[in-house]
Amino acid sequence: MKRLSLYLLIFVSFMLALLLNGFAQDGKSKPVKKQTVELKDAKGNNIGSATIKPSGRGVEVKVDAKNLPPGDHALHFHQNAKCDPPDFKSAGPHFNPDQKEHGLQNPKGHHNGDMANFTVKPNGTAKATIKDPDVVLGTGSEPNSLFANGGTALMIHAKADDMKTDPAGNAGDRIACGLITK
Ligand SMILES: [Cu+2]
Ligand SMILES: [Zn+2]
Repeated sequence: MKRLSLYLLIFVSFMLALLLNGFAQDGKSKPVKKQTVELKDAKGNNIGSATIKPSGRGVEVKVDAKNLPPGDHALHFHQNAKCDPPDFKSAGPHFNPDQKEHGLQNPKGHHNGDMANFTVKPNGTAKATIKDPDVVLGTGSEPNSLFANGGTALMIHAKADDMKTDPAGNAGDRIACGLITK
């Protein structure tokens, strides 16, 4: 009888361990369905946000920002989840797991993190939805996941991207940055 309870105890513990392990795995491998990114300027002020969601085989980025210089601006995903003001150089180059050159119109391009420009209105606000078919939110284990290697950064530049000049499209200074981490 004692032996039977011992076996039962071992069996129950084993099943419990399996179950808990299953939960842990599940939590780790669930793909992210929505990511909100807080955008900060070179002075550290919040200038709005961007919401990233899956779209087709990639993502769409909804930018809702204020206090930006009017006109066209480049928007990219950069390699590191670091936004140290004022120059945001810590974010590194464009997110480029496929190892190509810069520019949506470059025959040797483009980086996974390259995207279309967006426009800021004369009053300094911008609302835009921009797609990037070459990155995913995913779980972080995919090479082109925005969470890969500890995450990435969403960057706004002072000027428009010319879509062809390697490595960064002559887009000028980095003026706002947001961290993309799990
Ligand atoms: Cu950039
Ligand atoms: Zn690029």
